[in-house]
Amino acid sequence: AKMADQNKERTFIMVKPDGVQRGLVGEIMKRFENRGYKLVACKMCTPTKAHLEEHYRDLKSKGFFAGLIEYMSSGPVVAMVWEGKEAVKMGRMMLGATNPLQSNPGTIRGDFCIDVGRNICHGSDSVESGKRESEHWFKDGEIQEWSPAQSKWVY
Ligand code: RTP
Repeated sequence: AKMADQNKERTFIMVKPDGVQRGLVGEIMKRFENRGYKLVACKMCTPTKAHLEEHYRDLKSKGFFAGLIEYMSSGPVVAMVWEGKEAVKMGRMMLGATNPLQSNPGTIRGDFCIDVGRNICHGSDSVESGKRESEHWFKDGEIQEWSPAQSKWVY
């Protein structure tokens, strides 16, 4: 039971407007699939400022907050929930440091961007924020509980 629970940790990952506009949605999703994580929710939407202000509520006092909301509401994003062992910690590792100038090559940011204000993706920083963010972006029923079929539909 313990092992099964571990494998069910979830993280909220988002391709930001610049990531979508640069055609990096598939690249980012591919890395999570290849690593062994399971996609349990996915949608494209253009978030409202109010929705983003709630998502980033902990950053309200920061000088870059208004610019961040402007950037994040500028076009469609792809919101996702990925499930698997240590999904939160590994998701952050796969994204790389917040400031791309500090992100290691081999990470998503370290391979595809250079500007902290245009860092192409978001990942939850804790299991609790993963849960809060997933519930903020997805309604009940939009997150799928699923397992691969044993044989019938897959070669
Ligand atoms: P994220 O939530 O997007 O995964 O990023 P994070 O936790 O690594 O970083 P956080 O400090 O929560 O900042 C959220 C986003 O705000 C933008 N930012 N701009 N101009 C700046 O100095 C600055 N600092 C942060 C980034 O887009 C960052 O991802």
